[in-house]
Amino acid sequence: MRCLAVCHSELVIRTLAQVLPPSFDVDFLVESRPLARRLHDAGLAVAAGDPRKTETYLKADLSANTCVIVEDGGRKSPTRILQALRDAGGALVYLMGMPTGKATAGNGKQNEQLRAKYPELAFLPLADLIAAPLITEISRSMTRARVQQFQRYFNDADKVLILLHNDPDPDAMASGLALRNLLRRTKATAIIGAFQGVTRPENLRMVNLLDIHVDPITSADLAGFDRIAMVDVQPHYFAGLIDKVDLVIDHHPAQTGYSAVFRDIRPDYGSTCTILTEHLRAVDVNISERTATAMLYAIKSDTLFFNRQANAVDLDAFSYLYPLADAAMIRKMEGTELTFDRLEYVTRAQQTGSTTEQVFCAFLGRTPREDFIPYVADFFLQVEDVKWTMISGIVGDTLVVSVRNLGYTRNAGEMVRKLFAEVGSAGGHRAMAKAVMPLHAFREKYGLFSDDAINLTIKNLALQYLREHAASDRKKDAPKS
Ligand SMILES: [Mn+2]
Repeated sequence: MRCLAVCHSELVIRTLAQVLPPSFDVDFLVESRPLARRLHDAGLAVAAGDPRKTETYLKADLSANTCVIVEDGGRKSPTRILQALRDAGGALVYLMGMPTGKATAGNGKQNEQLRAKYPELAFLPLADLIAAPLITEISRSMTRARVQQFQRYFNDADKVLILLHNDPDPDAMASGLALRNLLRRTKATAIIGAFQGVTRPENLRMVNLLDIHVDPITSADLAGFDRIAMVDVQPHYFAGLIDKVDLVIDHHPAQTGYSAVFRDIRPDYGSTCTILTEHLRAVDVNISERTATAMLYAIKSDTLFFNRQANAVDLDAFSYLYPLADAAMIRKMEGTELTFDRLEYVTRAQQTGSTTEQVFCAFLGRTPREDFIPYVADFFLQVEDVKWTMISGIVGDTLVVSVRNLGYTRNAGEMVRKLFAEVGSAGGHRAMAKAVMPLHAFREKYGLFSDDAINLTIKNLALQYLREHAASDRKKDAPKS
């Protein structure tokens, strides 16, 4: 393809000469003769001529198939150049330079006029061309400075604890591996630990397949460590047990009430592993296949394969890790989540549950493990015509409610906070939420004894909330009189 670049600044010319592939066969046209000579001496195909004259382009053998890039310095209007190009039969014209749109008051208007006059003209704002790599580079060097600081701070410690939340999930475990890697430590000098170990079957499968060791920790053990780091969780989670920590890396909303020497909390990230991928990249640490596999699996699972709370940074981390990871191993870890004991709770939900106004509500009674409850909530969300699921069950002496929804307007997290925060802890995201309440507190508030009554109460609360919410939505949407 032939390309004619009508330029006036040497930086732009030399950059284009470097980035356009040989298949573009680029010729430069400049107005200044001294500049043309200089570039010619440097080995570029360059001609001097007046870019505002049609004959210049006829001489340059312009055709409708020639790709023309016009550099717009922003000071003079390029109208005469564009007119001359059009008269010479140029049809593939790109205007490269100042940004289009409202940001630059003077230019926005000029570009609108150009657009109206030359609808075939394409705009290549320089700012857009350089923005992404520039920002990535600057953020990476800022991340590097930050990571090097905490690497140094951890350097002289004999024993480091990397603490995970209870019943660690893939993101927590993979973040543990990643941080150990980042601190250049081994199992012997950095323990990945949790107060309560892994229980969910798919997480146990990850533990076994990748041979991950999560050590059981008690509060008495904490004093034996020189440094404590937390990943995928913040100290408030441990309810007063730890109020001072050396490093926190997390993607949950930032909490207060604790002190940390270093913290990197980014709630807009889909997983903690996404943050750690950036850390590892910033300081050029090698990522082993095992760690990359764990991290890739973590990003996939925390974002529900980019269905929830994922953004460009998660995709970027994913594509960086993908070639380093063992994809066959990930398929093996995913396997099927269906087990006979889960199926038993699905059946129980089917028997005790019912659907009203597209809300499926069921009570599982006493369950030996909490994960049955969210599992059943996810399961029934797949059923035709179900838009919300509310599954409750009793684990120990707490009542747990898992909420899922497909709705795009209502927020599950807000709903559980509104309904249950008074009685226990409640929170979550738009599509999934959970409430955990002491059973006696729930019973005191609602005066309930039978299982049926618990299920019915939760169902009525939910329906009432959703009806009220729908009503207020309508009010908001109604035209103002
Ligand atoms: Mn996470």
